[in-house]
Amino acid sequence: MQAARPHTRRVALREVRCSRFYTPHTCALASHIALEEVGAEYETMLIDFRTDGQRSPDYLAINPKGRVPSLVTDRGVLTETPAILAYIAQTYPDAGLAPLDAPCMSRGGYSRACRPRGGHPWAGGR
Ligand SMILES: N[C@@H](CCC(=O)N[C@@H](CS)C(=O)NCC(=O)O)C(=O)O
Repeated sequence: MQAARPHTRRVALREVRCSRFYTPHTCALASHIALEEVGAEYETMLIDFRTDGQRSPDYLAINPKGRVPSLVTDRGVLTETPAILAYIAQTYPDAGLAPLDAPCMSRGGYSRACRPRGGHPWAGGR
């Protein structure tokens, strides 16, 4: 992927690995903070808006909406910040980022939160 520069942070507390696509000074910061907060092991890929990296074919294959953030996990790709934050909170329950028994934390809750602004978050917005 031409527009993306990978760099890896190794702060692993768990086995979970994921890739996060981001652009500085955007809403992708929230996902970044959450990943750091829980001590996740993840790889970041910079999407450069100056070169329209969000509309490159490689990135559109990950997120057809052409927006950041996206989080690639071993369970699928998440493309909406609320879904990404909920996923992180659920994957790292010991971090206590969110009340996990709240209805909005269910998978159906992700869909309701995300559908008005796009498609289903677990299917790259499709
Ligand atoms: N509903 C998405 C919004 C994502 C979004 O709009 N991201 C902006 C940056 S904050 C973006 O990627 N814009 C790219 C563009 O407009 O071409 C979410 O909550 O994650």
